[in-house]
Amino acid sequence: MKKWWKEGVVYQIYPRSFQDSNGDGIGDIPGIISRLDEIAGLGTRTIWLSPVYKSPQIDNGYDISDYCDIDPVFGTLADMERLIAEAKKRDIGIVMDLVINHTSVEHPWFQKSRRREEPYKDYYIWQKGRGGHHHPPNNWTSFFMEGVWEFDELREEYYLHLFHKKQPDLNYKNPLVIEEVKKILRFWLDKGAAGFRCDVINVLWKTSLDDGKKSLMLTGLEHYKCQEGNHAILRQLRREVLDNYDCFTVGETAMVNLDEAKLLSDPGRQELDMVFYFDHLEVDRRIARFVPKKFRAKELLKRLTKWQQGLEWNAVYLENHDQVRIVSHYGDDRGAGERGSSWERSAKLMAALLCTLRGTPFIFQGQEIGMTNFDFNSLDEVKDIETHNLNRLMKKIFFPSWLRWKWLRLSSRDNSRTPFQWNAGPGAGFTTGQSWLGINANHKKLNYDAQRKDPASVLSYYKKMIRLRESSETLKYGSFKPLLTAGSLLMFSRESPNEAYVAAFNFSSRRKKLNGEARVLLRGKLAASNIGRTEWAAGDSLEGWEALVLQVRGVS
Ligand code: TEU
Ligand code: CA
Repeated sequence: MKKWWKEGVVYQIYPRSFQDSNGDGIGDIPGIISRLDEIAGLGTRTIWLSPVYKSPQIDNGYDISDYCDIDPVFGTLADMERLIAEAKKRDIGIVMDLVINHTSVEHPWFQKSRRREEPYKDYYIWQKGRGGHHHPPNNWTSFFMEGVWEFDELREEYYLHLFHKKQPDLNYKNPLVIEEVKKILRFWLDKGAAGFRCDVINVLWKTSLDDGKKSLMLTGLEHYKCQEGNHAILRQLRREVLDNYDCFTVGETAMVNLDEAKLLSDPGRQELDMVFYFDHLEVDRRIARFVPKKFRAKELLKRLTKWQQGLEWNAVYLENHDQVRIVSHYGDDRGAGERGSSWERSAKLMAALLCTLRGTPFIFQGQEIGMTNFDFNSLDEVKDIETHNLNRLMKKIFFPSWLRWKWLRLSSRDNSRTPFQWNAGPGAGFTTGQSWLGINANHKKLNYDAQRKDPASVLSYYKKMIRLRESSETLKYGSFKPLLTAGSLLMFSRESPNEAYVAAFNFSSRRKKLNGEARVLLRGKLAASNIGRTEWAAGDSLEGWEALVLQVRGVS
């Protein structure tokens, strides 16, 4: 079924790192407003704003102390209202980040809950320790590689936190908590929000607090991932609140498999509209995204196919604030900022991939100019709490420091969190002050200003691909069919009754000779080329990092 939120691309803003307006080194809402024309110019229809709510910022805003106010570091509620209005003028809707698995310890609910004040006493998951205070209630481990229980001296009980210890989990067995969430949803929808990206939305319901099966990643997961109670909450929020507004939801769903994702996003079940899964970004990683292994195009196509065909509608993304930069990951960032480099070609290849898959494309800030992983030299420059926790854990099991750093720099979430590179000047046009996180030295060559007027830039190519997708019903709604892989070559088609496109990608800096089958499939009219081809005369090879999109049926 057609929907407005299936039509256009969503642009994710990580406010801290987007545009600073007052020189304190931290991006803010007035900064975003000042860049709305650039955002609109890309072809953005919706902005997903990572959290700007009041927060002690222990996890960059994913630890909220007031859901209905804005953190002073980002601006005021009036600034937020202005952002919604100014975006609307440009036909852009704003999607808020809904972080409701946990709050900050500084949230008044938690402060009152610690003191057993009603009605907040059971807003969180409190438990007595085993053997008095001495042992936590169970053996679960957290997403940030710690235990999940923290002892509170005031209440003299432990509270559960699946993430950082300053992010206590809410107790969804308490109906009052769900009522609070409904109020938050209505508050933002009434202010004009276009929907919600729902943070770790599949772990809300803790069926039991029994010990979990021991696991290297997450002990206890089987007691809270995608439980029936979780589905019921989503249906309730949908029925009672979301359905009364013209909005959409995309759930971030940790550790989901396809069957679970289907249950969460099947349109008939009325839970979420789309989900973010991680499988396609872990082709070359073990233990989620932490340990490297070899990339294979074949494995990527296999995973893409599974999800593209398995779900009714996909949230298509290659980057976000928790992932590394795609050009440094599946691409090749050598020659960053330089014309004709592997960097330029592979960044454009990612644009072509993003816009030819079936689903709503999400672009993370900076992806559209091909920003790369950070260039930090040591852990001291990293701010991400997850990276530091992981480092501590690896140290405990005697990993040498060189190996720790090697793996951490491959996985650290700060890779994508460095400030947006607007220009070549000091502060990269992001700030006139001291930036909160290091700015990549490659901003001197790789920046927005260098690309904005250049028709051959990565930025211009993103715009082109976004327009191509928007102009084609087949690229938006057509079916997905895997065609073939051979070494670094990956091909699929998008088909509707009267029209078909074939997309071919060479995931290597080396020229790729096409076999007979590939040559037959690649007969058609050129629709997009990332290396400036003006026609495709059924050639016999693809250049390094080439992405070719052909219209193979329905050519008028
Ligand atoms: O992320 C949750 C999540 O499942 C992971 O991506 C997690 O950040 C980590 O990488 C697991 O290894 C969401 C937010 O996107 C993230 O920024 C927050 O830190 C987290 O929830 C807690 O709110
Ligand atoms: Ca600022």
